[in-house]
Amino acid sequence: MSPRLTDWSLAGAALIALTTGVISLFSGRPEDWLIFALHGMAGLWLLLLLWGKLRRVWPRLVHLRRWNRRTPFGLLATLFVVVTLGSGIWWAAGGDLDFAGFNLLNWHIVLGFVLAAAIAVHMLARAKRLRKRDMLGRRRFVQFGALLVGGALLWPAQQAIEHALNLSGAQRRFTGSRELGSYTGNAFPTSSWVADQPRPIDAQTWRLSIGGAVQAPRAYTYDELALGDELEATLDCTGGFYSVQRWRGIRIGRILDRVGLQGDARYVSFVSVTSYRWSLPVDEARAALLATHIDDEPLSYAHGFPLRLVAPGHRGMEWIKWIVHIEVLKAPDPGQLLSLFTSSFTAAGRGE
Ligand SMILES: Nc1nc2c(c(=O)[nH]1)N[C@H]1C(S)=C(S)[C@@H](COP(=O)(O)O)O[C@H]1N2
Ligand SMILES: [Mo]
Repeated sequence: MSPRLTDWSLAGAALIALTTGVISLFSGRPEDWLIFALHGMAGLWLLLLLWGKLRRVWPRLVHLRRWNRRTPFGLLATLFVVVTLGSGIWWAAGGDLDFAGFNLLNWHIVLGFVLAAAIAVHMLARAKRLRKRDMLGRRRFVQFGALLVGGALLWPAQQAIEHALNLSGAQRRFTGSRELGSYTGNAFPTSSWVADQPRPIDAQTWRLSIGGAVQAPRAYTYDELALGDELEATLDCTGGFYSVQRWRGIRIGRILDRVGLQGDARYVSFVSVTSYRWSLPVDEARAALLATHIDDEPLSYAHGFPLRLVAPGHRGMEWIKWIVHIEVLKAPDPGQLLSLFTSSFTAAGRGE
């Protein structure tokens, strides 16, 4: 392939990897498996393209005399790509490692964002326009097609090999997560987004308030909520584990019926005492659960006592813990993304 087509294809594959990677952080519905498959394929395309590019620039790398100012950067970038791809592939195959308190998947995510930013800067500074002659021609076409099909086929092949060799990667969920502590009540792992660590909440004085686009705002005590609705659901953390539990509490639809929605209500936002918040479309919120218990035990502090959201099909990140307020909204809430980054710095989030 022409150098320019290779470079633009590299950028394209990186863009697909970035987009699907970001979506995969929020989605956990089995119907969305294609997002995860595309992410894997984009990684393999990158690998094949990189191979082609390295073969081309190899002579310029190995002969010190041919180095110029940019060569060290090029080498560093290559190393970055290899480590990012390697961490993803290694994780998918079932490997893990703990480095500076973060696991392999955490590192893959961080490296992915850094790499995407680096590629964007590089393209802005140095990208050369793609010309007709970079794309036309039967040979080019065949090579490009072979690359696309090859990368796409390598992905299921990798899965098949994992199954055949019985690698631990074969046991993971379609999201890449490993099973941990299912049906063990409060004993399953707990994790917090960044560092949310509020003070323990006293259930006697705690209240859940509901406001926004409702007919009659009101507040509930703990005893009014600990009802017998049950929901078996999978908490799938973007940190790489999942756990299935039988959650108990109250269906959110019941609460919404009690306060009555205004006609133009669209989203339901769940707000933690730490100020971390997330919202669901009304229909999905209705089917979700506000959990007070796992099996017959009240939630432990770390799992969100007294009240946490259980939202099947959404990543664990969205299952707000230590809820104190529900706000019914008429429009989406883009600010919730920011709360991901600020909640751990609020006084309540730090436990003051
Ligand atoms: N308020 C609040 N809710 C939160 C978090 C947090 O940091 N603060 N972490 C989220 C993340 S990233 C996950 S995976 C789940 C973890 O739930 P668990 O600790 O019960 O396993 O809670 C979610 N809810
Ligand atoms: Mo998480």
